[in-house]
Amino acid sequence: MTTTETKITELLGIKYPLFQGGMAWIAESTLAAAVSNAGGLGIIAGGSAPIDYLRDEIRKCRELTDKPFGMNIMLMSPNTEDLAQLVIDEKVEIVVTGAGNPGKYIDAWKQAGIKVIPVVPSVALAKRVERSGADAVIAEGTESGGHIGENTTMCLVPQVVDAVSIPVIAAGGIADGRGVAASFMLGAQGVQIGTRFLASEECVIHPVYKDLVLKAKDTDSIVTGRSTGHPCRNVKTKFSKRLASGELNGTITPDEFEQITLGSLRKAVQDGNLDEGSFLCGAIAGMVNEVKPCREIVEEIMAQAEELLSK
Ligand code: TUI
Repeated sequence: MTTTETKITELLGIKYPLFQGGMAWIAESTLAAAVSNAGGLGIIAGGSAPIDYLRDEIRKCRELTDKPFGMNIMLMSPNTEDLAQLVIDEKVEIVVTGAGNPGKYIDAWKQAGIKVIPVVPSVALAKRVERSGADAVIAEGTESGGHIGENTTMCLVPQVVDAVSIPVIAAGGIADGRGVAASFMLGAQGVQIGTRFLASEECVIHPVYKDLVLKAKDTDSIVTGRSTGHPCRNVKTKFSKRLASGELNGTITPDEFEQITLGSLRKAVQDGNLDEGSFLCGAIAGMVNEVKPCREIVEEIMAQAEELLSK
């Protein structure tokens, strides 16, 4: 038994309690299978992608790995109902949810034998999803990339750990073994990591995106979308800085913000469009400096965590 074998590795039948974040437009079958093959939990992002595409991605992932993998369901997506059914039809073993309360779907997923792990930004939602039957929760701090809550990983994780009996996975600001060890000290039994995998060989984002992450310094992430109630952490670019300042000084209204950012994730991921793309990343991007295969990333992180935790 190693120090990082936990209730999460046992629950899911995986080697390491390390989830790859379900990054919309980014986390597809190649990345998810690579992380699962490395012993972590690969996760395909549902985002707001078409159902037929996602069905193919699930099937492709099954071809690429015989290990467990999951599907992330972004609950603000117009496709949520269909995707909630797709994971049942395709017998996906693990569902991670984000951007809302998955309560109304949990019974059906549990009846289908699916393990349900919601992302929560607060103690209140952690308690609510535990009552609804969630198997574990991901307590995600505001250091994360993409759509974020207000509390930090350091403050949120121990409070969620104290509030629920199900296992807690820490997310937000973790990119190496020190982050994993620190999360364990806070009471987490696993971690979810997104930004580090943007700089993996198997991640299929545009080279401009990878380069932005590799070159980012500690101060190079910025939150946009506060005016709309959907704050999102991005790489600082001229575009994201203009959005954030426009929201703040009122020259961009919430409606205009929605218009300007419509399709901006796709423009970043597929086109590397610096003028109109939203390059989502976590606040830890400054620590990500090298592209490596997922297997090396996972093994390095877990070896460092093991070493620190065994001291
Ligand atoms: O969902 C994420 N990160 C994301 S989703 C995304 S795509 C997107 N598209 C359009 C608008 C916004 C985003 C990019 N990044 N992370 C998980 C997460 N979930 N972060 C915060 C939450 C969350 C927030 C509120 C979860 C539950 C929640 O519940 C509110 C309620 O109903 O109680």
